Amino acid sequence: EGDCDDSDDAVFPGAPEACNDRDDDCDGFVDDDPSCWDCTEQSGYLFCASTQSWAVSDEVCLSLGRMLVTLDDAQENELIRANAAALVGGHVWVGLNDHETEGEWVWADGAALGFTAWHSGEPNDYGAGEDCGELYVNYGTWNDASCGSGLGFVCE
Ligand code: MMA
Ligand code: CA
Repeated sequence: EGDCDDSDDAVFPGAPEACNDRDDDCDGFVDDDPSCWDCTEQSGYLFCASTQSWAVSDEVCLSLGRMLVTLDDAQENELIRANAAALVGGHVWVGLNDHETEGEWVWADGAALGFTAWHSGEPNDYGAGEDCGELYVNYGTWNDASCGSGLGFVCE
């Protein structure tokens, strides 16, 4: 009664969310606990080492009440780069995407880019199939990549 799965005693509002591909706490989100995605909180951001597509990364950040990070300036870019290098250990998805209009890059909430840090020669839409942006944790520059690639990600 009053929960989202009467057939399972472990599923009810307020239940602990286990990492089991189910909505244990009945809040409409599956596995919405940072631990399910190997996320570490640092400086107010979540650095998540679980490798996922851009779309899943975007959904996970939203399910945690956050969004894929927007890089507003060189200082924030460097903070995210350094922490991602230490906590994720590889390139990470950030909010960059041109899903709506090819070549028109925006952040996860649709906001236009202000500050930019594209790697030399990027974005190049390599193979006409790169609509999502990654942050190179070694250089601190951005590359457009194939959205289905599995990368760690950063939520803010
Ligand atoms: C890869 C891929 C692209 C990137 C180029 C740069 C071959 O494709 O990461 O997104 O633009 O490398 O050489
Ligand atoms: Ca590219």
